[in-house]
Amino acid sequence: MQNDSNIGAVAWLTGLSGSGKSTIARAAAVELSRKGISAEILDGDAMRATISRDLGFSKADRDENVRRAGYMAAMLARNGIVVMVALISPYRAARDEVRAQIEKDGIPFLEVFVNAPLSICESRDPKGLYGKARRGEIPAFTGIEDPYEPPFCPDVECRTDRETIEFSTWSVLSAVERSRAARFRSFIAHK
Ligand code: ADX
Repeated sequence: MQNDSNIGAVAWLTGLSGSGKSTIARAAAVELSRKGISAEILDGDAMRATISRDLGFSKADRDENVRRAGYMAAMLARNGIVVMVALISPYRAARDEVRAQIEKDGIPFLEVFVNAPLSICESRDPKGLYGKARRGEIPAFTGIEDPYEPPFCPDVECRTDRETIEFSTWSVLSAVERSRAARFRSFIAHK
């Protein structure tokens, strides 16, 4: 029996390393759980430590990582879970492919551009990786030697250099709520 608290959705957070994807994903998942809505996080670092351990950072491997996350996100969302995906997912075509796949299943999908200028992400450098990349110790680091293709028309944009984490989280959650409510209305209308 479908009710408005078990409508799944996928919020796909894309952006540079250090832009704030994981922070927003975690804060949003906590808030959803507090409201009694099941939420899960699919995070790049966690995926790469487990089901994407075999993948590197070539274009083909990054696209494969995105496909795997998309497959799992769809599976979870079909079962009423709101999935926060936090992956750099640098290539537009791979993100568009995942969106098409998930929307085909009737699952609300929101592309969230977690946007901060490279210089800011680099100054935050939470994992010390930009420093290493600049010293040539990490090849093909996104934003340094490897491309990042920003979304043309994201559903939500979080300017994390100008807004608080609370505001970014609120923007994502309100978009998620609107899309879940629309899905619920269409479910009722077609019953
Ligand atoms: S994605 O490109 O395939 O979407 P993903 O989000 O899973 O990337 O992983 C990014 C994380 O891997 C970064 O936050 C960083 O910790 C680590 N990493 C290691 N090497 C690289 C690299 N060359 N480019 C980007 N991130 C890297």
